[in-house]
Amino acid sequence: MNNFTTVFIGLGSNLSDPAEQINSALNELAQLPSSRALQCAPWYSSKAIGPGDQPDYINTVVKLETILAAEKLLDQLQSIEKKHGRQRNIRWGARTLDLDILLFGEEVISTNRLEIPHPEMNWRGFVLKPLFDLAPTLTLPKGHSVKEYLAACDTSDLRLLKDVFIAQ
Ligand code: A4P
Ligand code: MG
Repeated sequence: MNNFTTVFIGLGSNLSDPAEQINSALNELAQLPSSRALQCAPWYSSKAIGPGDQPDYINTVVKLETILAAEKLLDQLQSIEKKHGRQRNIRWGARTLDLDILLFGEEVISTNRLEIPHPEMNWRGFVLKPLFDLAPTLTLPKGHSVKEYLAACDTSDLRLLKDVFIAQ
């Protein structure tokens, strides 16, 4: 059905049992209205990028299809984050659950609430590696492929945790 947009969502957690946070977020993403979750990338752990001494993160990426507009999807993701007790205090501080819209079809969006493609994704191994695992031939709206960005990125601290797939 071609009114669906293919979306990639980055998941990250480094507080309050990150594996459980990611697992339950996957179930919640699978229940999003007007959407279908298709696939989850393998999970990786990595050192936190951000201030202070933080626990390691678990990160993964989910591919879904939605007929929601981008800001409606953001509303849904923020309400999932809220259910997970997400506090917004310090930029890049530790968090129970972070859900970022990495890509929304081929759209380039810049509003008060949304920057898509996600502005940090091109240099983050913990985003690029699981995204590449799901979509190895993907090209970003501004021209370069995920493969090229990944090749230029330091992934030495990524550790593969597990392979999980949501039923199609
Ligand atoms: N926003 C703008 N664009 C988007 C988008 N594409 N997707 C706005 C989602 N939200 C987007 O986000 C602040 C505001 O960004 C939102 O209200 C939304 O309107 P936030 O989640 O409250 O704040 P934040 O996450 O602290 O800031 P930011 O800049 O989004 O941080 P990032 O880029 O999400 O980075 N290290 C490891 N190893 N793994 C990680 O996952 N994550 C972060 C957070 C830092 N270090 C990390 C990891
Ligand atoms: Mg965020």
